Amino acid sequence: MTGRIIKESAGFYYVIPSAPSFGRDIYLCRARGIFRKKNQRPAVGDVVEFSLTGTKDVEGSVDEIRERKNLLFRPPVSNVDRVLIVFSGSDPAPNLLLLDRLLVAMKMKEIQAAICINKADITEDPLLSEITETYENASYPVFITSAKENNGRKALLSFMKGTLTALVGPSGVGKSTIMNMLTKKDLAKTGEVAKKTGQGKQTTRTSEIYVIDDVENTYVMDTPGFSAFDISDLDERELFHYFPEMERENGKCFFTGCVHMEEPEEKCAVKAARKKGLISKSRYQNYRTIFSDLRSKRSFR
Ligand SMILES: Nc1nc2c(ncn2[C@@H]2O[C@H](COP(=O)(O)OP(=O)(O)O)[C@@H](O)[C@H]2O)c(=O)[nH]1
Ligand SMILES: [Mg+2]
Ligand SMILES: [Zn+2]
Repeated sequence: MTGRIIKESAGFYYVIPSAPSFGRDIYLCRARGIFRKKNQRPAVGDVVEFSLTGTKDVEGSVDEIRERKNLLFRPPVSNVDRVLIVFSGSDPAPNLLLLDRLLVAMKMKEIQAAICINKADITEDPLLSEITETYENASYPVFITSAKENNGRKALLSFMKGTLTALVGPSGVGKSTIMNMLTKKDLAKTGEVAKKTGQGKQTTRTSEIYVIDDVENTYVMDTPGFSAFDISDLDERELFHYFPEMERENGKCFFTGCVHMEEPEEKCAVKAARKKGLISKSRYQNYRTIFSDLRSKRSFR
């Protein structure tokens, strides 16, 4: 049978069958010994062939792993189709430099990203419309949610439909609350729950995929805390290709190889577009910051 690993715990793999299977949702499986010999290890997210062995404490074995589309995070998760980058409009205030770095990282991995600004209920509107305008102009879908008030589920699901989507973002922005809203279950520990038990902030430690029951083939996962993505391999001269609204100006500058930094304004199409408001101030400023970071890192190599 074909299935998908949605959880791993102590060497057991929880596999859900791709086709409906006698009303059974999950099979508890072990990996075949052959994987260890090949120095392979099944990961959460893997699409696998599995068979029923029917021994006492385990129901099946994972026999084969289908080719992975990608492998992300630690502990690793495979076959992530989309990433929803979550920030809150306030408490904590959004860090747009971090957001822009994450967007570059997602483009490097060729993963489709969308932005979710949560806590709309406690956020002033000028900020919400400004962020929406900036990032829609950069060709990213933007969703405004208030997970606490159960607002925004439908729009998010239209983006996530038929995919495995990972939630990424700093802690405290409402990822666990969004997970609960999406799955309609009370599965993820939220900051508030942790406060009540007096144990301080709980963070998700294992990777687990959840099925969204009312939308076909749709899966979601929370990522452990905030997962930074390394972009330091990127040559800063290539960076503008990872800003879609700057990439639009590609080839229009006077100098070939223009990096849109210290080149004179009248000879740089990106700077001209910036001046016309086609590229937002904060995006261009963050481009400059990331450019300089990448350049100084590279000079140490
Ligand atoms: N006002 C408001 N608070 C929220 C919203 N979503 C989550 N919170 C609160 O923000 C805190 C952190 O939420 P949590 O889901 O644990 O964030 P995570 O660390 O990203 O998983 C909790 O106290 C939540 O109740 C929202 O839409 N509006
Ligand atoms: Mg959380
Ligand atoms: Zn230029």
